[in-house]
Amino acid sequence: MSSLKKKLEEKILQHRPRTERLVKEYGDVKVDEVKISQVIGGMRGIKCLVTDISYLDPFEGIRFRGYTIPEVLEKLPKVPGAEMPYVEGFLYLLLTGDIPTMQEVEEVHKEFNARKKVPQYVFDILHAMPKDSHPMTMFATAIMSMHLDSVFDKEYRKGIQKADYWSAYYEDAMNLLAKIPEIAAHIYRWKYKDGDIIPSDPDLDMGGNFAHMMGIGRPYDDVARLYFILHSDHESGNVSAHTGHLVASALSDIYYSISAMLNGLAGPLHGLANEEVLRWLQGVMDSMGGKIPTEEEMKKFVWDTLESGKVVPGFGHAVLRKTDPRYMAQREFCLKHLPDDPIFKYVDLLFKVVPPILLEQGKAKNPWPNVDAQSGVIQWHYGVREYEFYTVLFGIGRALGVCSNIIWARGLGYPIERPKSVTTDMLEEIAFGKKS
Ligand code: AMX
Repeated sequence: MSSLKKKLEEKILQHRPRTERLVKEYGDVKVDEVKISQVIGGMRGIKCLVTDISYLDPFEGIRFRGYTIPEVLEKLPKVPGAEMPYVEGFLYLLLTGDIPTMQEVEEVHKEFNARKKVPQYVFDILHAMPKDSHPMTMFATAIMSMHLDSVFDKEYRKGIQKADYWSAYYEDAMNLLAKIPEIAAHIYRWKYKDGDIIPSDPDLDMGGNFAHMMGIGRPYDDVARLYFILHSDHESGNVSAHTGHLVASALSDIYYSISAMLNGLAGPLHGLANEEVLRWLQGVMDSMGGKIPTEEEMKKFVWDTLESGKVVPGFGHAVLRKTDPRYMAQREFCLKHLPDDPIFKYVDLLFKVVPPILLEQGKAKNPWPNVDAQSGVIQWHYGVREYEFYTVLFGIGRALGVCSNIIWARGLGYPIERPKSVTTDMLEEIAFGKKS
């Protein structure tokens, strides 16, 4: 057993009595009240999920295992010669709650190397798809196809004990995470670079190897590391995290669950917003003939978007009530590495112009930018201009967090999810006593 898996086992065994005690001795204690507006309104704010891997405070933003983004970037072991930490070390933190040593990071790297060969059938399936399929469709299909190799599926059929489910999910998760960067880079090169595939380099870390397989030089390796870390987890209620968790609660294996997670991420109100931002900006640039718009011109574009009934992509959030720290981390990267990039200037202008307009319009509860407002700019700058691909990058990162959550959910024996629905008649009865 790897030292990461051993440590995880210790942590899960230590944690189990806490969960069991809460359910057995305090199961009737109320956590929350549920209002009709929440029942109809997308379950917004209802406290009915539990995760210790990340927590989203509306005003502070995300903490991973108790650490803010700047703390994570500062404390985790860094790749030699790079600004950003190892993604492998970040995964160790998500899984165990501990900051790993360099040796522990190297062990994860070795474990990934031993698991990273992508079966040929995955590439055959991708090559059989229409080349103009959306890259998210390709990504989700490729991942789902690997159900064929699921360790959990085979162990379950043999009669594995419930207490050991997490171990088989761990095997599947590590097998999948080791392969995901190559699958994503393959989709990119197959679809957009005439199938000129660059083989994986076993000496490189996850972020470095991804940049290498994409065919993009430094500092794109750091961009990849930063992206995968920032997009990994945002507690459990967002569509992708929740979908992954829900599907796995039926004991569907990691491949089914992460594929489902990607399908949720592919919606324009969620992960696809990074594609939408660039599409929207392209529209602005085209109509300006490439010239940077003035503040007044930009305001007009924003109002036109709102008045046509569309949302301004990259702004607003269901939980956050301030600027997303994931946006700020990317903005800092831009200020350092691409301050004069024209698209960065557009986005910075939007940062100034959009919030007051959304406030004036008075609908959005959060007028501030989210992670997706900034992420496409960096990709565009380093040559990834096929903005349909941006959500795939989000998906690689999100898989780290969702796999970690699924392993823990099985470790703590969380049951199949099954909330209760009511009818409109019932709500009317509760609200004002109407008899149907
Ligand atoms: N532009 C225009 N209108 C917006 C808006 C925006 N950026 N954000 C919210 N609104 C509108 C909503 O559409 C809603 O209008 P309605 O009453 O006519 O339906 C109203 O303001 C109230 O919405 P809310 O409670 O503030 O937001 P929400 O929790 O329902 O939705 C979100 C959150 C992110 C879907 C929404 O802010 C949005 O559509 N933003 C733009 C798309 C985007 O950037 N998505 C990515 C979010 C981050 C992520 O998941 N990756």
